[in-house]
Amino acid sequence: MLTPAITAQPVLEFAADVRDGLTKPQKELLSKYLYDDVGSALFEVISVLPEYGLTRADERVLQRNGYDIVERLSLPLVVAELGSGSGKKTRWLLKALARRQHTAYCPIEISPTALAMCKRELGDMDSISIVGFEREYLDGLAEVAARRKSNQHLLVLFLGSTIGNFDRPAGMQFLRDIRGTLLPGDSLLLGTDLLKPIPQLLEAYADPLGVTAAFNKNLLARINHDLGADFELPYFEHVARFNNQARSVEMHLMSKREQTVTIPGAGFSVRFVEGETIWTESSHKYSKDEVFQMAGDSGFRCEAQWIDTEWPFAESLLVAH
Ligand code: AVI
Repeated sequence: MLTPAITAQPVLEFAADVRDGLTKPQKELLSKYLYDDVGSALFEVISVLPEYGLTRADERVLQRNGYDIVERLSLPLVVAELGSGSGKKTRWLLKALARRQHTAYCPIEISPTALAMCKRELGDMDSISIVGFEREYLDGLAEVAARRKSNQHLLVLFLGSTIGNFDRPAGMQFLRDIRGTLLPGDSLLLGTDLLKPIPQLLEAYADPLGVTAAFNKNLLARINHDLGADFELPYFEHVARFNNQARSVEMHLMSKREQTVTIPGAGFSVRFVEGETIWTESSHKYSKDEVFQMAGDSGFRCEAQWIDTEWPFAESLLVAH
C-alpha cells in the first residue's frame, strides 16, 4: 500500500550554504547536496561498482542475518529508515519482519527521486505499508515518533554507513539526537563501514570508470543549474584522499587552473588558484569496537553486531535504555 510523500526543501538555503562553504579558507560544500536527481542516480551506479564494496556488504549482512536481527526486536514496531536510497537492501529486513507482523515502513529522504525509487522497489511487499517522508532525517523521525501508537516500539534504520559522512563529533551528536526521539526499548540498526587498507579505500572513491568523479562534479553542475553559476566542469578534477588523523576518505574537487566563478543565485563570485580544492565529502571508517563505544556514549547499548567478512562492514543493533 502506498501513500503520497509529505514534501519540502528550499533553494534559498542551498544558496546560503554554497556561499558559506565557498568563502571559507578551505572551500567546502555540504555533502547532502550531492543527492539531487542526477546525484542520487549516480550513487546507485556507484553502489554496483566492483571497487565500491560497501553497499553490497551492507546488503549481504541484512540478507544473511535478517531473521536473526528481527528475532531480537520487541514487537509490535514501526520502522523508520533515515536515507532509504533505493530501499533494495531493506527488503531483507522487511521480509523477515513481515512474517511476524504487519509493518508500517517510513522511509525518510530529502531526495524525492530516491523516495520514489524506494516505493517502486518495495511497494509490492505483502504486509508492508509504506509512508514516505520527504524531510531532513531528524524532522522526519520526530514526525514518525509522534505518530506511532502507544504500544508500538520504533526501529530506526541508519544503514549504508551514512553516519560516516558526519565527522566523529557530529556523528556522535546525531546518535544522541536520534536517541532523544526514542523511548527506552526502541532500537537503532546502524551500518558502519570498517577500516580497511588505504589503497582499497581510495579505489572505492576514485573508481577507474569515473562514476564517483561524475557524482562529485555533478555538485558543480547543480550549482550551475539551480543558482545560475558558471562553473566550467572540465577545469575541476575529482580527488580522493585518505585523512589519517580523521580516519576518513575525503572527496575534493581540485581547480586545474586559476579561475573565477560567478554564482548569481547566491550573490557572489569566487576565485580559485591552481591546485586549490573544494572539500565535498568525508567518509569516516570505524573499528568494530568503536561502535560499542559510540553506542554507550549516546544512550544506547550495543546488543549485537554482524560483520561482513568479504568487505569489512558492521551492522550493529543498538537498544535505547
Ligand atoms: C552515502 N555514503 C555512505 C557514501 C560513502 O561511501 O560515504 C557516499 C559516497 N561517496 C562517494 N562514494 C560513495
